[in-house]
Amino acid sequence: MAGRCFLGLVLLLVCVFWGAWLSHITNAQVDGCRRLKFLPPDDGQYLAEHVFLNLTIGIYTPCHHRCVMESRCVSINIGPPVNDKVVCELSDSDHILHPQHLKPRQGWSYRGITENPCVSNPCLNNGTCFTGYTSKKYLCVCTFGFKGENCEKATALSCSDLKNGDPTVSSGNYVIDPDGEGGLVPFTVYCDMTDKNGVGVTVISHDSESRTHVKGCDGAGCYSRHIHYTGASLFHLASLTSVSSHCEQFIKYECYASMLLRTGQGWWVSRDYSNMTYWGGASPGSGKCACGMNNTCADPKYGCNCDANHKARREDSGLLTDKTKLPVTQLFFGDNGGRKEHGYHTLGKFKCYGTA
Ligand SMILES: [Ca+2]
Ligand SMILES: [Ca+2]
Repeated sequence: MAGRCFLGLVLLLVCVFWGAWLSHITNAQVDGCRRLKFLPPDDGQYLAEHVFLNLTIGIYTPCHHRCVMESRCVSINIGPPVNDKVVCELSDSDHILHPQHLKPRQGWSYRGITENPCVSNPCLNNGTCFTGYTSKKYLCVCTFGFKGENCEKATALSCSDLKNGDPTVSSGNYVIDPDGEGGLVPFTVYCDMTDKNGVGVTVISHDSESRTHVKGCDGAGCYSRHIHYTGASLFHLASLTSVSSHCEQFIKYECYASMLLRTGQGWWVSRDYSNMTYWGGASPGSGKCACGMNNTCADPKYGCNCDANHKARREDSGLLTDKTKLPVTQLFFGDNGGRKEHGYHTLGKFKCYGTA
């Protein structure tokens, strides 16, 4: 093995010396000894459509050595000799993966390799497979956010963790694993990489984001709505909050003659199923809405605009930020049974950012 590696190194140096070495990004990621066994030449055949490098070499230079040095290469086409030179074409696929591309071509010969483990797609999560490396005879180069021999493990705890690892990463869906290896299975989230000054915001959607009418019942908590989060259990979301420095969720109630918190008409339920009797923009435990924190409510006797119970359109809204209680799992409202009484609730996506 050491001898073959040494031979590879010599060939590499020779190549560099000749100026024929064309670097490719994968060569930077894939190093170490590569071993390929080639089938005998298949004369009069040519593999079309997969050539990524076309070289002209001396007739005594083995084309398959060039293939070994290019990590993507798994087969070659050798052209007819012209003035002591031949064309050596390197391909990143072969006759097993694409038998339909193997075609007759006079004067050419095709050589594939005896064994190509990459045919079975061992690299998960869109990892790229390279044949001929390691004792497994293949090597996976994982896409961003994955690691492991077969790219089976998520590397990131959260979107902020991903962004810390690579500040250039763009917004999109990523797999995160907030409690690390083992425990809860990794899950897919949307990462907003521009919001909050680009810290990397993990965004979790749910089934109750649209503005929803509340109408037709009287009595504390007579209206209820369960919130179901997309692609994540409450255990997943709890572990996300513990690796994040901040979490938040926007909450709003628009009302017409419908009280919100007054006399215990309405509340939200935390992830540990406690009834929470304060609203977005107010301090936990205050029993108030945002307007109650700076005494700007519609009726100064009450801590929420809606609690004035006026025959007028009012609203109370703001961010909930207690990450030990988020996300919201249920909403309850009352006082919407009278002829004109009603309201609308709006609950934002659950967002966490920063690293704890
Ligand atoms: Ca885990
Ligand atoms: Ca009322």
